[in-house]
Amino acid sequence: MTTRGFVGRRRQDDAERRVPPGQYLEKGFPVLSYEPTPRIDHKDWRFTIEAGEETASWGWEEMMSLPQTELIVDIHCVTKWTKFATTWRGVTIDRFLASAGIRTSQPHATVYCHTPYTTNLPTEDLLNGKAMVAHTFDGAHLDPQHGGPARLLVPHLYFWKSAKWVAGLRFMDEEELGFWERYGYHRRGDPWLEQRYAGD
Ligand SMILES: Nc1nc2c(c(=O)[nH]1)N[C@H]1C(S)=C(S)[C@@H](COP(=O)(O)O)O[C@H]1N2
Ligand SMILES: [Mo]
Repeated sequence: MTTRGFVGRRRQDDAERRVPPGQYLEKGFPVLSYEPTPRIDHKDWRFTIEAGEETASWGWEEMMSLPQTELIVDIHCVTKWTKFATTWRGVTIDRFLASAGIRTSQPHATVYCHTPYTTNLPTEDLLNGKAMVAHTFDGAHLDPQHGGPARLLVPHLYFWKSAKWVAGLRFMDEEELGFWERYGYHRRGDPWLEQRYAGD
C-alpha cells in the first residue's frame, strides 16, 4: 500500500517533467483559429514545395501513395496548454522532398495555407523526421476545425507553427516572418526554451 502511494507520486513527477516551463496539462483538444474553418474537398487539396528554382506539388491521392508515418507526440500551445500523446498519421517532409528529388539549401522556410495564415521557421526544424503533413488524428480523418483535410505537424515547436489547412512550404535564403511572428511571436518557438516572443 505504501508502494502504491510511492508509484503514484512518481507518476506525477514524470508528468511534471513532461510539461514544458509555464505550460499546464490539458485533457481536451482546444480549437485555436484566427480565420473561419474552410471546407476543402480532397479533390481541391494540393501541397506544394518550392525551393529556389525547384517546385513540386502533390494532390491528395499522390500524397496518400507516399510512405506514411505514425507519430505519437506531446503538443504545446503558446497559450499554455500542453496535451500528451496525440496520435497522428501523415507524410514526413523528408518523404515529399525525396519523392521529388529536391534538396533544400535555403535556411528559412515559410509555411502557407489554403487560408491567409502563414508561419515561418528554420528549415532544419522541418527535416529529419521532425515534421509531417498530417491527415489522420487518433485513427480518424483530421477534423476540419483541427486543420483537415491536412495540416502541418511540427510537434517539437509551439503549436502555432503547425499550420492548419496547409497548402505549401517555401524554402528561402532570407527569413520572412509569418502571421504571428509579425505580431512579435518567436521566429523558432521551442517550448522547452520558452521561446514565446521575439527576444525570448
Ligand atoms: N491556418 C491556421 N493554422 C493554425 C492556426 C490558425 O489560426 N490558422 N493557429 C495555430 C495555433 S496558435 C495553434 S495553438 C494551433 C491550434 O490547433 P488546433 O486548433 O488543432 O488545436 O494551430 C495553429 N495553426
Ligand atoms: Mo497557439
